[in-house]
Amino acid sequence: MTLIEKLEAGTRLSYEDGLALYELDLFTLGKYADAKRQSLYGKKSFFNINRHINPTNICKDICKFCAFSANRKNPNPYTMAHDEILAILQDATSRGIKEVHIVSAHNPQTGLQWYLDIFKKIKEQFPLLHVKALTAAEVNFLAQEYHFSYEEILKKMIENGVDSMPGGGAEIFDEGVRDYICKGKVSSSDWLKIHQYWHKLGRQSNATMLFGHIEEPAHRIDHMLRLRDLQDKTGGFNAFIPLVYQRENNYLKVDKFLSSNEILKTYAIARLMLDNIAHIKAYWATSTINLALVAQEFGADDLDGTIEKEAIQSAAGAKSASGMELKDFLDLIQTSGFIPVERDSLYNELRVY
Ligand code: V47
Repeated sequence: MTLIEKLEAGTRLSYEDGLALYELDLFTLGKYADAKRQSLYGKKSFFNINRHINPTNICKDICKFCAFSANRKNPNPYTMAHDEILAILQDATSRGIKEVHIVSAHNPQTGLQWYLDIFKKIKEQFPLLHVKALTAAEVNFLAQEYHFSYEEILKKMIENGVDSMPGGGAEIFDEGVRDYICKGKVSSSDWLKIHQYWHKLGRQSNATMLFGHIEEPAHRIDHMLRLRDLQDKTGGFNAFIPLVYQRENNYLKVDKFLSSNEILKTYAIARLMLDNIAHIKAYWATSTINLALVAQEFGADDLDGTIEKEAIQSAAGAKSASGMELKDFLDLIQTSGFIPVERDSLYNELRVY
């Protein structure tokens, strides 16, 4: 069967097929990715009304791509008080925010309880707010630092009110690239193991991929296939999120720019390779909102959300520090020809606009 015959028939694609997809022209690729997207969701584009909080930037690890953690290039260490976080959420929930997304650094100074207590306080004060928190990299840090197994940390998260896990820390699974860009961080197999345990506990999560730095297309396909294999076993991933590398204020020097063509191809290829992950998210904070809107035509069906405040990608140059007004978000989706659908964190539809 040729690649085009496989695409026409919807046959599961192999590693070699994935590489060959990058050789297709963008519009051929887009035609098949869009057909798949439309067969699943028509013209609906999902988003949620969420608030990102990054409670500390003090980090034990040194990832070359990271501009968020306090280091020589960003010597402004901070750790938020729990009351400060609760006050932000008091305000945010009064304006209709339904999810808090909590991702931060691997801070060895706070103790494990600082991480867990904030979840408990949030759930007690805002029982209806969905808490999406702790990447597998943070879980790995907490397990190692405080001598618990992954299962023990994950159970503590659940006991204290975490509902789902974000997809961060996946970066690129290829061990050679990973060693260069974030040596010492959670290994690829442990990242996958942590999500596997989380799914076994009946919980859902997302998966990211950081691209546009030193990796090659082959590494991206390998990354997608490792996720597809786990998803075959657990079914616990909701969304795949390709994160476009932001290059400012960090230690990872990259000479070549990723073209918009390559970014759109990557969304499209993700839609075609990941036949078992329901949603492909064009996270506008890293792709820019303009390209995220175009990505709706190339397989992406989710644009994340209003965010409100964002410190990780904006530290590295993204224009996402203040999130986006809901009205503007809706206008942009509608005027680009799509139907905005507010979803909850687990993709139940809340409102079709
Ligand atoms: O894993 C760090 C990335 C991630 C840079 O699950 C960078 O819905 C680009 O987890 N350029 C954390 N990216 C963010 C994250 C996330 C974001 C949006 C949605 C979801 C979700 C999860 O931020 C890290 C890392 O890959 N990151 N530095 C950078 N310079």
